Amino acid sequence: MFRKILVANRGEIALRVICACKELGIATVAVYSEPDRNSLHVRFADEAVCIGPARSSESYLNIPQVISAAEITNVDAIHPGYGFLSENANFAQVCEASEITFIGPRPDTLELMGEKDRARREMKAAGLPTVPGSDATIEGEEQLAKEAARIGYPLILKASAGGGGRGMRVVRSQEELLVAYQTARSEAQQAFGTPDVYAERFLEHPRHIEFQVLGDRHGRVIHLGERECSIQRRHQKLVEESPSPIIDARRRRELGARVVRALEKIGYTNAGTVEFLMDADGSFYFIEMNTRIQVEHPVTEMVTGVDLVKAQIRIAAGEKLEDAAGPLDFSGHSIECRINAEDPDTFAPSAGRITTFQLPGGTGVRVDSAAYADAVIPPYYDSLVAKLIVHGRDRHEAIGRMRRALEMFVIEGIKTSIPLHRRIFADPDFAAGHLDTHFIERLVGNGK
Ligand code: MV4
Repeated sequence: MFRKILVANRGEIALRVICACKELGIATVAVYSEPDRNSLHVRFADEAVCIGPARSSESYLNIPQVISAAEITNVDAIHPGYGFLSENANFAQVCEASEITFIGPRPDTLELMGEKDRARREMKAAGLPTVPGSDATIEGEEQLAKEAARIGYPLILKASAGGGGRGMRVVRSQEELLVAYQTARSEAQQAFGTPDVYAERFLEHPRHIEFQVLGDRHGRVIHLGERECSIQRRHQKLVEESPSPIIDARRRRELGARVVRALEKIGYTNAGTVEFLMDADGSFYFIEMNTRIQVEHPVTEMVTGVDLVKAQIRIAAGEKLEDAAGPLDFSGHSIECRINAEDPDTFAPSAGRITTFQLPGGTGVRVDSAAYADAVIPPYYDSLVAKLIVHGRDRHEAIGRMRRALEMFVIEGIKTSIPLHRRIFADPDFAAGHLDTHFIERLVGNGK
């Protein structure tokens, strides 16, 4: 097992990784940017190294700085958390070249899944259902016309280097096609440094359902059930739950088995998430794979009893799945609210000093947060201040717990999304499990 791990992240996920290390008896090194000097991940790590100024590109994304910090402190491994360097194949490669274990999938897997058209092709070949679409990037107007005719309208153009909703363009008719293609390419070039795009049939009211997986370094993969993530706004998830209210045991078994088989074929290692869209008719389609621990991992932990971050570390150290994850014990229902520092009406980020931070607690309530009273939320990073997670014997009990926990969560000094979350949990459609990716638009009115 590792002696010492560097945590290449900040905020709640850095703290979450430190918790896992402490439980495994592994020493920790925090890295931090100048405005993060007083953060809890710095306080609770055994050592801490300042790696640069506020700007992410000069600190948390600065590979030479992170590697230098790892070498100075003589760590065996780096946990990248989510975001920042977590899916960066080059970073994983540099870690390997420096004889530091990257806690995540192999560099070639990060590369594969980072090219969304290639991931789609390979997962289709490995037996997963995909949305009807182009099997490669679209090179030129002739190919564009041919693919569009085959796929039909509406279709969606997606940047190969995009993902998570970035670099997408819906096309509703042939008249819009050429301009949309040219715009999508130049936007992709701007945002990702490559113009490549591919096309898929556009599903109008899909549900977003994703499978959590773990793969060990001995060729075995397991799935840990699914999460429903349909409650989102501008591609930011607001509420996630496990299990999905729409999936029955048979569906889970069948789809889960296909996911496991596909990932064993490519030799997937460590934690990952396979994203599907579910169409109105109940069909499932693979859209992309995330090769990291995700923000919403706690709901899976609550219903399986597996500590996913500890499992990541143990897998990276070479342990077999049965030791790293132990037996799965699916039980009950879990829901997470992402509490953001933002204006609940305009959704503009709300940085500043937290004056009151009164946490809910009690049976079945978990809060993952690096915030505290008197902490300053800097404007430079993402606006997540806390994840409020509940567990109940069933969905109804979990919703009741979430309602009372939201009532008893008091954050003052900054604006937060707590009022929006209270509205979601008061909504009859939410209670009935009638979810799709347009839920929030309907709740708050269009255009927001
Ligand atoms: C789609 C889609 C409909 N059809 N692909 C968004 C996140 C990224 N992982 C993939 N996303 C989508 N892909 C096809 N073929 C709908 C979404 C989508 C979405 C699209 C536009 C506006 C809001 C959305 C919310 C969730 C998902």
